[in-house]
Amino acid sequence: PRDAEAPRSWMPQPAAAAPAGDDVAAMRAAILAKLAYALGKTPATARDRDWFAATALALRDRAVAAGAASAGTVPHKRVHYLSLEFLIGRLLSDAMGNLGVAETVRAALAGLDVDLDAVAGAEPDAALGNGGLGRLAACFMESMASLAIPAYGYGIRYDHGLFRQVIEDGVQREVPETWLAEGNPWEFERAEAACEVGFGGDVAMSVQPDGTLRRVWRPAEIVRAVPYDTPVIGRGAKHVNALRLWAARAVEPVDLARFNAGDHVGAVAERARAEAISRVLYPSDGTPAGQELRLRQEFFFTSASLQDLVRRHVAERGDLRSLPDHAAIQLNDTHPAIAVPELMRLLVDGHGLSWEDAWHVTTQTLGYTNHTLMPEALETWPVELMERLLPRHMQIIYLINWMHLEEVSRHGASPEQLAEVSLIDESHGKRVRMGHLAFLGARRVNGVSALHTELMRQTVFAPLHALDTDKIVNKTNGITFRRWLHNANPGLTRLAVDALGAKVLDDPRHLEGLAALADDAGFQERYAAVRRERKEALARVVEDRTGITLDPEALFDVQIKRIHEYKRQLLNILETVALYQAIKAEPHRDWTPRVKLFAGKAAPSYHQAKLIIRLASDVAKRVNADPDVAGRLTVAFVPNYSVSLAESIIPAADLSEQISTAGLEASGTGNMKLALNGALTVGTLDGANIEIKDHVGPENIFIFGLDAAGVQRVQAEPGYASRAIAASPRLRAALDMIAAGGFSAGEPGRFRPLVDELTRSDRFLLTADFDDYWRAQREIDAAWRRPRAWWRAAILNTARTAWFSSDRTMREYAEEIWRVRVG
Ligand code: GL9
Repeated sequence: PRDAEAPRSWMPQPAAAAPAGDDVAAMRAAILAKLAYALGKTPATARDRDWFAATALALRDRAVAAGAASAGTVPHKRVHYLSLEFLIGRLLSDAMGNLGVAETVRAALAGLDVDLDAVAGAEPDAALGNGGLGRLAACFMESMASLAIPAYGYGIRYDHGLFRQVIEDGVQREVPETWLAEGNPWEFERAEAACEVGFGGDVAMSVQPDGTLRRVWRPAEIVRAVPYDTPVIGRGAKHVNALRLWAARAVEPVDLARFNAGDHVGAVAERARAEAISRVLYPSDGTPAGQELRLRQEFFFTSASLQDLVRRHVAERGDLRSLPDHAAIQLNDTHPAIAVPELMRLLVDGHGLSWEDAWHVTTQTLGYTNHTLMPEALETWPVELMERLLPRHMQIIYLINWMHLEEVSRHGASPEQLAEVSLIDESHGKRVRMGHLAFLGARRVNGVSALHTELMRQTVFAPLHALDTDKIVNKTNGITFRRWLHNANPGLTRLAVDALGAKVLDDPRHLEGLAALADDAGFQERYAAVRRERKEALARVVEDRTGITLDPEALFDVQIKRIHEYKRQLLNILETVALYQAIKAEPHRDWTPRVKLFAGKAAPSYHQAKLIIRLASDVAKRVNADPDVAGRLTVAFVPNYSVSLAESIIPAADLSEQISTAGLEASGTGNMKLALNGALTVGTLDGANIEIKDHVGPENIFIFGLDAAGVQRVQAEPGYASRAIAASPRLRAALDMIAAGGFSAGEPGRFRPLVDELTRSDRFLLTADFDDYWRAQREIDAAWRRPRAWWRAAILNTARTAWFSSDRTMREYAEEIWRVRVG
């Protein structure tokens, strides 16, 4: 069954003037031609999904035409963004918006009695990512195209993206996702640009004609990498880039000898093994998958991408020594860190560069972005596995390490210091530290918020940072406003355009002009009306998915993100339980009506996270059925969170929960989307929340809890959890109710692992922050009762978050990391 997010109406175009009749007729003819000749359907037999494919094909033609204009000339320098994840979501509204044809398409379809919203709703989400890291890559691709930065995105074309989440009796079940089941109209297969990627085997020596020795990797296994290109259209279609995703194919699709001998399954075993590489996205989040197939995926797409760009450079420029002048390669986390030895191998073994020249080229071309400091999330690979799968790369890593340690020793480092900066961690078996490898191979290493970058310097990368203090720089994340404001919230966009002019669509800094209207009663009313309309639409979606009825009058309080202990959904649930108890104790008080919405997926093997989902669902069940709290408190866990669901929740949110343990959320990007759309944040001083506070002003955000330094202090005090619980009767009562089976009748032990973790160790300091969180929430209740002040703060959030545009982020990368011209 298809997801049923209600697609919104698209009306973000500047003047939203009625499209010219000729344009509409031409668009209608183009769509009808695709329907007939590409799909073999007639209007009478076409389903929404067919209309979607026909429309997408017609728009792809326009993207190609727009791209052809710039395709003739070789750009001076290109960016290559290597990412194991691109969480792109649906592309239709993106394409229509940036081609400037949204109203034309709507009218063209309407003339055929076809509803654009239904057609848009038939597009599957391309969920080739887990969460923030993958969505960031997608926002960056859109911004680079809009800024006319010549760029390729490189990744994997997974047959199956992130699993579909089904909730049965509160339990998450994972169902395979099938976005390609009916084909993908946006992409072009480029079989002619395929290349080969090796695995295993050994390393031989060969004597060159000039008498020098060269090492040659002789892989035992070869896999073909076939690229599929999706055009990435920039705003106004002035520039088009490509997202190039690799599919794995067997070199020999079938072993005919085995087939003829009757072994029909064995005949395709090699093929199955090769194609497994691009079969599924790993659903892990923040914990390395640690498996051979994952390493195969990483090397597969990294090698194919580097071969592709090296080949292009040689064709265009000849000499690889000039690669840094014409190419920047960004490593999105350590997943493509194997690029360091692979680029060295291509340059030295493949093209005969000296080690010194190759190292110069590599370290002037690569950049590395770190996205987390959580120890369990830092990638390391066993040396034994690397030697077996990538023997030549392991030699190169040893050589890089040897030269690196030689250099460090010359400065008089102790053995302990050498162990810390070594590429090989020998503390529990020998493992290659991929973060260290990426650090050494890159010219610039960046964090994703000011706090995170500072913590990189002070903690995980401190010993390496000391060796080169200019290397680590900050690049605070951003989001593309085309998707997260213009397309997701056309009503608010219209309001901004009416107030400030169409220039706000080109440069979000003009949104600052809304600050002058923050106290204007008429403007506040229109702003609130837009929110109200989105809340009604969201209520329909939630009712549809969960059967739970939401009152659009209530404060919509949302926590939407991956389920992870450090993100502390459990803190929010505990506060919900405490509020439930408080309302029951004083039913006649004038409580502020609240709707608590949760959505997010848990990694399939992450038991605590799955238990948190179950608790949220069980709390929802009891609270929603209790007449004593009816109309005051409603709780819902909305299943199958996705980019599309985010697009319907974010414009409807009044309150944004950003409550991670300080120091642990590297940046967050949902926090930016919600603030831009005018939700007020309740949050800790973590990640980009700090910068959001600096921009919107401390009076327009609700900050609570320990800061990163406080967290470190408290963590050093043994037994803090039991003391904090003893000191908070409210927290104790909430925990007792959960532990006594208050939400799991007949099975009081159901949530035992969650309660035990809190009472025994409480790694994420929920107990330490609970009382202050409760205080902030009651302050929020009071603020909601002063609508003029509330809407003023909401408008100021929209007005003052322009800095979080990924256009700004991409300009900064372009200038300081890539040294590439914008526009
Ligand atoms: C993450 C961080 O946890 C987020 O705080 C950050 O905003 C994003 C983008 O920089 O990167 N790092 C990480 O591993 N994930 C992030 O979201 N996880 C997933 O994407 C699932």
